[in-house]
Amino acid sequence: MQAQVYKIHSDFYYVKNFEHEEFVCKLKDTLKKQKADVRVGDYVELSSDKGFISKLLKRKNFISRPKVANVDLALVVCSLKEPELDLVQLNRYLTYLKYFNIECAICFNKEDLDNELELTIKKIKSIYQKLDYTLFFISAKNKIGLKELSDYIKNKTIVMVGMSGVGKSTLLNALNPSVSLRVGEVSKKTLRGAHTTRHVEIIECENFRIADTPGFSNLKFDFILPAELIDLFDDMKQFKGGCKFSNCLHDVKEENICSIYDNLDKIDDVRYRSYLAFLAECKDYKEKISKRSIKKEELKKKTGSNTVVKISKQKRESARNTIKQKIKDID
Ligand SMILES: Nc1nc2c(ncn2[C@@H]2O[C@H](COP(=O)(O)OP(=O)(O)O)[C@@H](O)[C@H]2O)c(=O)[nH]1
Ligand SMILES: [Mg+2]
Ligand SMILES: [Zn+2]
Repeated sequence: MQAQVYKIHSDFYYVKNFEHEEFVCKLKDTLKKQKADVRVGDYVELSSDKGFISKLLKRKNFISRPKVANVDLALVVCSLKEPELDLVQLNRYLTYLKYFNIECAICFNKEDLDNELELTIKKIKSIYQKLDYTLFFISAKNKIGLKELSDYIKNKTIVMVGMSGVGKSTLLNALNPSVSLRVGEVSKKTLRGAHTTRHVEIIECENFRIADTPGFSNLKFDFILPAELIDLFDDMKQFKGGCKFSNCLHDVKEENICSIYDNLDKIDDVRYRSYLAFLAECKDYKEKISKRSIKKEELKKKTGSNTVVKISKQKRESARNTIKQKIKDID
């Protein structure tokens, strides 16, 4: 029988099948040995007594922070005012989610507070419609624009992303009056500075499902290499073929060197600034990992040339099993 994991607590996996029957399972030993990384959102196969997860099925997508699989849609929520619209932050979320292949729709909330709404909408559309995002201009508080949004998320598993204060909780309550959720709050444990336990849970709402997560706060591009970043910017990457050097990182502000710089009149200024800001983070990441590998090299030299990497028999077995499993999954 197939089911989806909706909650994980220590060794217990809470799953639901397609008939909405719930089971609490443990991982089968074979999966444990393979160090299978079963996450909330994963589809799994259950053992005949339904006490165990016997197989992890192929994922559609996976976000690493917070850890959740098979999300249909991310609702990126911003506010037009209070707090002021922050397009760099919006670009940060969009770029992050694009890396993980998550479809995004953008909700611009608190439209009731914007006295120049027409102008704002025009500006936003000129940037984000070209990028193929579905846009919603709403007021969660005054329940404006919610019908279209509600239709759009129908039957989907969504995550809500956005800075604190933009109106995520208000929006969720308006979309789904019967469920009250924390949505994107930093857990109390984090505030105390204790070790974070990041509980993710998929919750059934009236006509959609939401992965309630402890939030997407402090997103940094500290896991992407500098050269990978440009491909996450659809509005800029179209020009990269014209750069003078194939390893151009598109931060050279000199004519006839970087084709993206030469075409800045066709690129939104905030998008370009966002790219440069994220690129700096990617460069820091690259430097960090190269330092780490130098350390490893030095260690090797110190211990002499006869360092032999020893892998236990068990580990070798498990590695082999993982590869076999992967091949099976691909089949
Ligand atoms: N004027 C106005 N205020 C809103 C709207 N949506 C939310 N708020 C207010 O913004 C504040 C933060 O909302 P909340 O839902 O807690 O934001 P969250 O931190 O993203 O969950 C609250 O005082 C809400 O009443 C809106 O559409 N218009
Ligand atoms: Mg909230
Ligand atoms: Zn370039």
